[in-house]
Amino acid sequence: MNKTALITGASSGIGMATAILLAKEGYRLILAARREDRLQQLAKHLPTETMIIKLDVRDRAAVFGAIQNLPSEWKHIDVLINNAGLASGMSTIDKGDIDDWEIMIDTNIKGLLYITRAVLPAMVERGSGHIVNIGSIAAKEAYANGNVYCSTKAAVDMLNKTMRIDLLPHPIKVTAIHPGAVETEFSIVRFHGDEERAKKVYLGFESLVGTDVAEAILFVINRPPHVNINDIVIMPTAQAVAGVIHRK
Ligand code: NDP
Ligand code: 8X3
Repeated sequence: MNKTALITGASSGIGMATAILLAKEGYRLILAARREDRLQQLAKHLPTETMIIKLDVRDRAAVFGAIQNLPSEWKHIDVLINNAGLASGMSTIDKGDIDDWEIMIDTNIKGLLYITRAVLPAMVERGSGHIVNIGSIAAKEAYANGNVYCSTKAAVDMLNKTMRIDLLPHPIKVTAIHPGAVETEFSIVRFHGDEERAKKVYLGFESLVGTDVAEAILFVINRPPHVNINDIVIMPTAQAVAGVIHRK
């Protein structure tokens, strides 16, 4: 049977691009996100078997319930792509909105942990599997007003390293992909729906698009069994580090 990948945050951006690319490569797909209508629309056009899960990764009981209740033909997950995530707000630490902080921590750290913990026992039992964690350049570098978002992604970076140690004996592969600026709905979400402000983030240079990151994901999950890619930082050519972008 073809391999099965579970992609969180498949309703938009990097997750959606990854679903499209992996479907073309023959992966069976479990697609998770809160916007179920988007997932249904996407699944209609994918040339592969798909299963949709309407899921808020912050909801611990829902995450464990969803994985436990997968039909038997979907229980064998070969690849988990921990992509669901967001930035919410962009302020100095003294002015930050605590609700924004909690949304980011609950989604980017706790949500990633819940789904990983729910999926892993079956991988451990089988002695195979691959976890791909989507971090960010914000995991590697601090930037102004990035405080809590950068911290959540630094946590993903450290979890990626630590879970790789824990899962070594089984052996389960663990990889992080850390992108720079990718034009998705990310900035619209970060600026709470302000599309004009979001557009400005990507003006005057060629940002990455979701497919660029999806191609990196496909590369890492298609390595032979003895090869694990620990970490990839993927940037627009016009971006050197977080916040340093050459705009025309
Ligand atoms: P998008 O906003 O386009 O996509 C984010 C996805 O995450 C959506 O499918 C959304 O689905 C899902 N999501 C958000 N919150 C939840 C939740 N509570 N439960 C389930 N799904 C959720 O942004 P990107 O594609 O850019 O972001 C994908 C990942 O890439 C994120 O982890 C982000 O931090 C990271 N990243 C993005 C970069 C960029 O510049 N765009 C750069 C580096 C990293 P729904 O709303 O339907 O639930
Ligand atoms: C998103 C990229 O640089 O806006 O993770 O934090 S950045």
